[in-house]
Amino acid sequence: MSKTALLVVDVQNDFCPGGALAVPGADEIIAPINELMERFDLVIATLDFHPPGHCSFITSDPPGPWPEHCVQDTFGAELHEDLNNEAIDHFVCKGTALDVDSYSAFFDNDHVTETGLARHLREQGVEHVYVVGLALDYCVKFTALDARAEGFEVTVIADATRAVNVTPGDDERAIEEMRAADITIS
Ligand code: VGL
Ligand code: ZN
Repeated sequence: MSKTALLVVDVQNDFCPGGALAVPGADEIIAPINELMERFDLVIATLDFHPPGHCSFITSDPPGPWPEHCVQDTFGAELHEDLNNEAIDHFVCKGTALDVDSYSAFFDNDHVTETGLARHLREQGVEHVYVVGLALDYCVKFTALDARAEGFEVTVIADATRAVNVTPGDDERAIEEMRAADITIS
């Protein structure tokens, strides 16, 4: 019997209201995600988990695109306290290398280094992956695209995501890009 997995992407303090890289409405998805968690065989949470001085930070040289966020072993990198931690079976940390960022929970952005998530899902007998969390137009999108490219059936539950929308409409474009890659948006 194939199993279903819920991938909960980066529901961390720095992406929530008051955080360093707050995603508008991020706190609104926590209760829905907690409800969803009950319905899956496997719940996997990802953490954006950067070393100090990470290349994606605007303070690094050359400057990256983002304010300092999700620095390892800081409050900002912790999962939001309202998320039901006990329902999580497995954790994946990403963006842990100093010199390359990682929007996807499967690969670094250079598409070379793997996190081991694809292997873990296969070992668990997962064929269909459901993706929720933050941010729709970055880590959710790249995680969903890589999951599909790895051969999994992929559904993104849009109500349980929120977008950064650095440029207005990034959310809509992300959804179109995922649909074009044979990902179901529900
Ligand atoms: C993310 C920007 C930088 C995300 C992570 O989780 O979507 N976005 N690091
Ligand atoms: Zn990051």
